[in-house]
Amino acid sequence: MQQDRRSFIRSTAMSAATAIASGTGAFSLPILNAAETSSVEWNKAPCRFCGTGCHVQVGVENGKVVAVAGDKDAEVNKGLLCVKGYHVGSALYGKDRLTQPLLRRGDKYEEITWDQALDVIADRIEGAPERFAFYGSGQWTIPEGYAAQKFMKGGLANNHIDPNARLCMASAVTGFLATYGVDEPAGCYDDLDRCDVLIMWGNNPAEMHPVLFSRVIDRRSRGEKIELIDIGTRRTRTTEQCQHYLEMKGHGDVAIALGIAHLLIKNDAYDHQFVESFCNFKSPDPENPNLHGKSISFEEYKQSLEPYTPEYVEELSGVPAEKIRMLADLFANPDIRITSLWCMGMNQHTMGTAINSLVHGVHLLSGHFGKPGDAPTSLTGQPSACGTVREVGTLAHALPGGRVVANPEHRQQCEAFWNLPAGTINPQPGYHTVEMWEQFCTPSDEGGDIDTIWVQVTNPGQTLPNLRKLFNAKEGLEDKFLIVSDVYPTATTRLADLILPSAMWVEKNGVVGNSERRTQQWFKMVEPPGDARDDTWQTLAVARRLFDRGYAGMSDKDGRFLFEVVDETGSPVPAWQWEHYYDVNFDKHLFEEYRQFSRLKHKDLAPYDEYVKARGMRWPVVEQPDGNWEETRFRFVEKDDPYVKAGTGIQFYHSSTKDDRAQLWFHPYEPPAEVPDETYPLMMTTGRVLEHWHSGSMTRRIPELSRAMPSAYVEMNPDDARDRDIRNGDLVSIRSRRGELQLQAWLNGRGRPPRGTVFVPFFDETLLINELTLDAVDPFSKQPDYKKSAVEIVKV
Ligand SMILES: Nc1nc2c(c(=O)[nH]1)N[C@H]1C(S)=C(S)[C@@H](COP(=O)(O)OP(=O)(O)OC[C@H]3O[C@@H](n4cnc5c(=O)[nH]c(N)nc54)[C@H](O)[C@@H]3O)O[C@H]1N2
Ligand SMILES: Nc1nc2c(c(=O)[nH]1)N[C@H]1C(S)=C(S)[C@@H](COP(=O)(O)OP(=O)(O)OC[C@H]3O[C@@H](n4cnc5c(=O)[nH]c(N)nc54)[C@H](O)[C@@H]3O)O[C@H]1N2
Ligand code: SF4
Ligand SMILES: [Mo]
Repeated sequence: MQQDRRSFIRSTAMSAATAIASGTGAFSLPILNAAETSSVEWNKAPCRFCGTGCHVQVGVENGKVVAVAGDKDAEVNKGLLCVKGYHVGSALYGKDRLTQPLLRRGDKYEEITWDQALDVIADRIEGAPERFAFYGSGQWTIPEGYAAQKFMKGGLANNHIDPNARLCMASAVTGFLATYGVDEPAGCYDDLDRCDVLIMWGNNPAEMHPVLFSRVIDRRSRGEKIELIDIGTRRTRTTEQCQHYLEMKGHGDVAIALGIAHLLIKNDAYDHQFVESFCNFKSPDPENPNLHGKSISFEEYKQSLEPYTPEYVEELSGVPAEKIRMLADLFANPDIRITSLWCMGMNQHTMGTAINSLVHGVHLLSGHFGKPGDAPTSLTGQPSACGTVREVGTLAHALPGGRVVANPEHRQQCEAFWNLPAGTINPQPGYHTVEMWEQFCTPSDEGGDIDTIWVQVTNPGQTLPNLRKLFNAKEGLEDKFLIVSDVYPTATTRLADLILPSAMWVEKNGVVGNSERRTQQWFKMVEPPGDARDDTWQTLAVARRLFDRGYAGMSDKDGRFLFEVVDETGSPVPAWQWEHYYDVNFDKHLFEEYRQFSRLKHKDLAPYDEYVKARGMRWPVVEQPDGNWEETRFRFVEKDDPYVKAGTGIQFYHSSTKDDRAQLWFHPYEPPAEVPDETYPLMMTTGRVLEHWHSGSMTRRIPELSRAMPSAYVEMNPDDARDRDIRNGDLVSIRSRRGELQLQAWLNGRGRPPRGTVFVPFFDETLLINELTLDAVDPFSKQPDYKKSAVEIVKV
């Protein structure tokens, strides 16, 4: 993969050109003409890739996906797609799809049957059920995640299930819970159509949520006035479209939010009525650190903010004091609508919960909340981070529908829905992601008490932080066993003991939930290759194997199989036999069962068949007297949210203080977990590029995308490069306390890091930047900070 300097410059120039040609990153292509499409059958599906949740029309001919078009009927994207969306069909057709279960024997893999594979897994589980863990994904469909959740927490009474979304959305979740007492955003994408000011708190939607960003840019091309403000640690393609760019140091966001609050109070420009009617004040409780902190008075809140003058904030964040005043003036203006967006900059942060709460707080304090266009909106990255992780609760501490394992009442409700004997569900939260992998990579005789992990729809061997510690250390540990369900060979399958070939996207049925609480459904359209099978089926078949062996947990309290499905005549369907799996719509069965949970915390979902008709609906979806199912755009707001009491205007009905109020937080500024020093003088941030999806396992197999962005690089500031005698395209060595990697330098490239910082994307399997990243986590969300690792770079 390594290129010479000349071809590097040529290819990066080309990818920059591709990027510019695509403007905001979203575009619409003409659909094939009628003659070309006559034998093509079209059907709807959400795009496989990002949390924007665009709908595509998938064209199938002779059992193969042959075309993809934007779906004009979809409210999210109105026919537009980004470059990944247009090529999503090709993700199925890489030449090296996994098609057969493979078992490691020494250095080799042996092809085995599914029947054998199920026995291998059942043996591992039966040997030590409490040492087994499931590592899942925000790319699991809702039924996939729900099946895994029930299998673990119901069947095995084991809470060691956690998803890659721990690396992604965990701080957003704790921020929502700490503020509103319930997870998931109040606003939705309609806010982007209505806001006067859009603030991006360290995210790059031009590349990561391109269709959503184009929705905003389109407003401007229609002549609407909208002010775009980019707060970030490096110039990106988003910056190019913004009127203001506030360049900050890592963790500068915390200081900025505190600075805005300071000025709103100091200038008496906050929204008295909103605060008095709907807010309480909170701060962390050092004596008893927990998510809900301690109550403080307005006076205490005010005093705590006292030090955060614009000048002090400038010192902490690097953003000029006058820009902090500009932001505070905007929030002080009740006549404009302000939407905040954020994603990984605020979540991958050792103060992730704090900064999420502080940004909600700025909106609450200023009353920029609850009117269309006035919203603090956290974006999700994966297609079902909301649907499968947050709503289904596939986290080590959670249960479906916003319930938690630590609460006896919640466990009872769940046991009732699952018809389990009372007391089945384990009250102790399981290991979160970083802990799970640490336990797995620690030899058993040194206390590492996870010995088998089953990975589905995620690629931890590339995407976990500090890979040498959290993944590579598995190598040579003979008693540890890694099971990986994937569609391609990856950095994770490299260390797998058992590899299971999976069906992907439209090779199976699916339901997912996007950033704006929108649940979307699709049907299987083509057959998976070879012996590849649905992830849900895999979980179901292992559950059945255990049931057949008499494993008590896989029966409900009446002795019936935990995943029993009956046909119209009431007889059980042997769906665990692959040839019968599609005799019923198993997805629909799981979804309807799961739907009961959604009503426990006002996250109501409609029946499955409603989603078949729609291009997604935003929950809570509530049945109307006329039998129609109506979605909700703005939560906690009277008239729109069916659960808000008439006459209240706004009601935070899941308030953690049980008084219908949101919590407005103060958190003191703290520096990042690792800061540059003499040995490692540069701050490295990592992230993504438009063309690739995460580990690149899919997009690097799509020729158009891989040509446009062939390999990883390190973006440097030209002054830092000059100091080190480094020119564009030179091979350099980048070193942190945890690892070393050689890659090519890119100066004045697509992104421009300020002096003292560098950026490396993580899509390239041949250049694993996560061998260098830090694994420090936020104390509440347990989400790691991939955005701040101290490094040094030298020319090779
Ligand atoms: N093309 C493409 N799109 C994707 C994905 C993909 O792989 N490829 N993945 C999806 C997923 S799962 C996710 S999570 C999203 C991620 O979407 P984003 O969060 O938009 O993208 P990243 O590249 O992870 O993060 C880049 C941002 O982190 C900010 N940052 C760095 N340090 C700090 C800090 O201390 N504070 C703050 N506030 N900001 C900081 C930088 O300013 C930069 O803009 O993208 C989704 N969309
Ligand atoms: N340095 C750095 N690292 C990061 C981040 C960062 O910003 N910087 N961001 C983090 C974040 S936010 C995220 S979300 C994670 C993402 O990290 P991962 O989830 O690990 O990355 P993906 O490449 O999306 O992995 C999905 C895997 O599922 C496979 N796959 C696709 N479809 C199917 C299917 O239907 N079934 C099965 N079984 N497999 C399938 C793909 O081939 C791929 O191997 O990365 C995290 N890691
Ligand atoms: S913006 Fe996201 S959901 Fe939409 S087409 Fe692009 S990758 Fe797919
Ligand atoms: Mo993510």
